[in-house]
Amino acid sequence: GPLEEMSLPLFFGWFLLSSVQDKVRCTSMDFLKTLDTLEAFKKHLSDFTGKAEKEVDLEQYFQAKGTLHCTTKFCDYGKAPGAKQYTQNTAVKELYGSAFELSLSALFVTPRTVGARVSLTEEQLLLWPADPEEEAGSTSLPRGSRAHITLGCAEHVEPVQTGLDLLEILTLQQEGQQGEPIEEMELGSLTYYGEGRWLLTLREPICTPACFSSFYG
Ligand code: 2AM
Repeated sequence: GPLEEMSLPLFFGWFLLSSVQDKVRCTSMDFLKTLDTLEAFKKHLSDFTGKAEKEVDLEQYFQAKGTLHCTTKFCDYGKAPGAKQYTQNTAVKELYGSAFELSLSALFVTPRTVGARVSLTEEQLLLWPADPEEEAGSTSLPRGSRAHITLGCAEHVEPVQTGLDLLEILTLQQEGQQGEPIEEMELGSLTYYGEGRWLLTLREPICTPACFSSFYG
């Protein structure tokens, strides 16, 4: 019945404290604003608009999606494969409700999503489920590669896309594609990977406190 279905959450993850959420949102907005003005971005504008000369306001293009968090396990109220096993994991039980410090190492933008890459520590990897990278078809990337915070999605795009976009960029890197170095920005170095995929590797990772918990919705 519906009660049993409610017994597992929609997802587990690290939830950013509200004070730092604003800071991360501002950083991401500033990045989008700057990206929008770059000649290199304008050159590839058709990736976003489908037309060469049309303009795009990236801040309007992406819509925010609720509380900023880094999903560990998407449980879908127990319907997702491995959901029950995940909740039985010792680390998940012991660390539930604990505070962590997340390290955001890069920002990325595609025509579908904007997100932040999260670089997990060994302890944080204890809370990472068995195979979210493999589920997405990326079998050779290290565990935790998919870890990210969704900062915004284009119209009609679901947040699950953000992790897939990140894995796509990391797969290109792993295959030896250097990408096209664009410029050194205040926050770090900007690289273009084709098809509207932009990666800003942060010079200084953004460290942010976050609580490991779950969301029922
Ligand atoms: P996100 O982690 O990229 O933001 C509720 O939908 C949350 O669960 C969102 O944070 C979303 O994406 C994540 N999510 C939705 N479906 C998912 C899936 N199939 N696999 C992993 N995460 C998913």
